Amino acid sequence: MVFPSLAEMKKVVFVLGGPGSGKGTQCEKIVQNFGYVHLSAGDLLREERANPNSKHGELIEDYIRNGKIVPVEITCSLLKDAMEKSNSQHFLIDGFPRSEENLNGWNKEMSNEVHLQFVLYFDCPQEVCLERCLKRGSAGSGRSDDNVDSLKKRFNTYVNDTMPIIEHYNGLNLLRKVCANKDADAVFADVKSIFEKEN
Ligand code: UP5
Ligand code: MG
Repeated sequence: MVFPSLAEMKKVVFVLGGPGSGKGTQCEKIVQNFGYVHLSAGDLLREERANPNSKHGELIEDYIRNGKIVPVEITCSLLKDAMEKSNSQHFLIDGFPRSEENLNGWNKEMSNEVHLQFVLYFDCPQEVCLERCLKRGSAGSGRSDDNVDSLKKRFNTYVNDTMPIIEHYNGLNLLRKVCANKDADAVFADVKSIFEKEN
């Protein structure tokens, strides 16, 4: 098997942070300024759930509503397909990997073809995240998980399963932490300086 050289590899930035910390909002700004392609694992799962031909629709709905993490085989194959369909070499992968199972599944499938540049981490207090998601829900987001019950479960999963992944990348010196408890443009000013330094 011939592996691609580092220069030939696709470059990936993982974007992590709690529910409502602003991952999607900031990714849009990064796309506009730095030309990455944004792949939100949650959006890909919601699209798959809406596909009547998918055999995973019901499972995905159950996992999302209960804030549980969908098995990595499903998420990783959606991400891989989206990367293959794109001509880009630079991807923001938003909301993944969220657990050790996600990380191991990704590494097994992708680590020979993809270079992880760094992990962007949005640090935001839970009460701020909660307020943002509830506000989005009451403004008609249509998301079946923007309600207090689901949000409690999403935060639990985040603390128990995702924080250890964030710590893992911190230990590898790959974590770039941003305070997300400011208005979106102020957050982006910090994000921008990270991307300018890294690229
Ligand atoms: N907003 C954003 N930034 C703001 C700011 N600075 N000041 C004030 N308001 C701000 O923002 C959330 C809301 O806040 C918006 O209304 C925005 O305008 C406002 P957003 O940018 O959407 O935040 P984000 O972090 O993307 O929040 P999201 O709810 O998407 O995060 P989650 O991580 O909870 O959701 P995701 O879609 O990634 O996952 C949903 C579910 O899918 C998971 O719970 C899980 O069940 C499943 N999933 C998996 O199983 N595996 C995966 O790999 C991914 C998802
Ligand atoms: Mg999002």
